[in-house]
Formats: sequence, C-alpha cells, structure tokens
Amino acid sequence: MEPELGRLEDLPADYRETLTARHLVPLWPSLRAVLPPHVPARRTQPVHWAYAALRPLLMRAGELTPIEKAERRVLVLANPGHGLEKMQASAAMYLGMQLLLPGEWAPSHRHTPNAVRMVVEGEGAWTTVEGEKCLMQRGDLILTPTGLWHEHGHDGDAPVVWLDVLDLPLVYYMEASYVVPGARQAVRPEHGEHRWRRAGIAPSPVFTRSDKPFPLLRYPWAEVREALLQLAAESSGDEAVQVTYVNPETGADAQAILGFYALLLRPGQTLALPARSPAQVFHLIEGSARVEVAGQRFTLAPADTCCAPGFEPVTLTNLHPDAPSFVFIADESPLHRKLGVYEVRGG
Ligand code: GTQ
Repeated sequence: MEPELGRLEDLPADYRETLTARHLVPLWPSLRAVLPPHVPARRTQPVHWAYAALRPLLMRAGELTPIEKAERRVLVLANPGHGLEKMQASAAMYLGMQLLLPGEWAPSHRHTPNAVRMVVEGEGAWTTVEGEKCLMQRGDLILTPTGLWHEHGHDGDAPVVWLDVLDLPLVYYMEASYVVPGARQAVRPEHGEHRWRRAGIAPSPVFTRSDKPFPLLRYPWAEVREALLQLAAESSGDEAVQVTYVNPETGADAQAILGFYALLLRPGQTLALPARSPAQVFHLIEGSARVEVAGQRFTLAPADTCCAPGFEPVTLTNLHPDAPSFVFIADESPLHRKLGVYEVRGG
C-alpha cells in the first residue's frame, strides 16, 4: 500500500488562492492520479460498434448531408470513456466510418495525422494518394500517411463505406494537427503496387528505388487473405496466424505511430493475448468472432468494430466451428515502442 498523501483541502485557503494566482499547483494532492501505482489509469473503455446498428445511421447521413457540406461524411466511433466530444477510440486512435455515394468526390487535402482506410462495403471507389489511384475493395488497406495528398472518389453504383483509422488524438494532443486543402490530383501511372509486386524482390536502387517514406500505399485484401490461409496451412494449431502491414523497403511498421495487422482465427480457435501496454482495435473482415476484455464480451459480426484498453488481456475466439475468421487489428505498438513504454505483462 502506498502511504496516503496530503489533500488539497488540508492546505489553508489563502495559500491555495495565492498558488493559483501565481499559476502554481502543489503536486502531492494529485501525485497518485498522474502516477498511479503499478497500473496506469485508462479512460479507454471496451466498446463494441455493431455495423448493423451503425449502417442505417450512416446511410441517413448520406440523405441528410451532401458531400459538399461534409467534405468527409464520417460517423466517428467515439469511446465514451474519453467523452464523445473528444472523438477518440483510445488515447492515440481515432476511428470513423466514412460513406461515399456514387459519383461523389471528397476533395484533395493533406494533413499531419496519419490515416489508413479499411474498406468495409461497396465497389467502385478509389483513393488517390500523391497521384497513385488506389482501388478500394472489401478488406483492402490503403495508407494516407502524414503529409501526403489524398482524395476519395466513387465511380460505382452503390454506397461505399470504409473504416478510417487515424492517430489524430495523439497528433492533436501534440498541438500538431492541421490540414491543407488542395486541388484535384493528376493521376500518375507509376504505382507502389507495381514496384512492390512480390515479397522477396525489391526494385534495385540504381534507377528505381523510390526513397519515398511510404513506398506502398495499397495492400489488397485478396493477397493478404491468401497469405494468411497459406500460413495457417503450414503452421501448428496453437500458433497465432497473423501478418503485420509493413513498409516493404524497410520492414518497419507501415506507419510510425499506429500498427496494423491481419489475423486468421482457425476454426474453433481461442487465442489468449497477454496484457500489453498499447490499446487495440479489432474489426471483423470475415466470419464470426468473440472478443473478451476487462469483463466485457463482444460478439463480432462482419464489419463490426471494437476497442480494448491497454494493460488488459484479450481473448479472441472464432465462433465458426468449420471456417476461419479474419480480423483486422490496429494498435498503438509502434508509438509505445518508440517512446520506450511498450510492455507485455504475464505473457
Ligand atoms: O478521409 O481524409 O475520418 O481527413 C477524418 C479526417 C477521414 C479523410 C476522417 C479525414 C479523413
């Protein structure tokens, strides 16, 4: 037990008032709040956003608000633990479901926060990033990293929905979040998907090495899914079958602050993840899965999303007895590792 410390009320009122007038604060009444013993205080609560409940509200937004009045037509998945107005899923993660209707265009801009798009529904939309036109198909991951121009368009004939994951809360907290509006981009024929066609071969530096901080912007789901199935076929039943979205040039995480992963849960598999410092987000791409964290138990249907605070063990169960389930995961690991605060407990 930590010894109890003096309270603010224990101090004479005139002394407190003088401190306030001088912009001074006594530490000891707040010391346990900012440095809680052994386990950090976490505002992030376990929360489940069911797509079935969210989708009609997003479609309603499509009727209520034209794209010109929204620029980005997004319903934010806000964690009540942080206060809805903060628009945070966790300390560093922002989640939004974005709707683009046929023929609409979300104009070009660039901003300091990093974003990724996980395509949830619909065909025919695209995101152009620094002149590279990235098709958006279900399960594709598209990066729009810090500082890169991006705009979204839609040539299909049905609504397209995707999940935005940004490090906006962190960058905003740093007082470094801002946007620059731009003009429609010219699409260039060169594409990271061409230069990084296959793992194991890289463009030779002599002529073609890009020197771009983000050489690959689209990770097609068809290929990630295939890779997971192959990994599952060639590993033992107890191993977690997971891939990390990386920068193919460096092998480092695809972005600097948040980490992105795709997980295959084998038929009937239960995966016990140890408590780790970063918060996590789980989004079900395909199948049926249960997520248990901090006394909560969520059943994820396809396109459902939930979040889990850091420092809590998480149990994932594939509810399909005879088919794999596929989970997209975002977490704060790259940030925690870079800051030196990453930890795993009791694993
Ligand atoms: O599509 O560029 O959910 O700038 C929030 C901010 C999406 C976007 C969001 C953004 C975008």
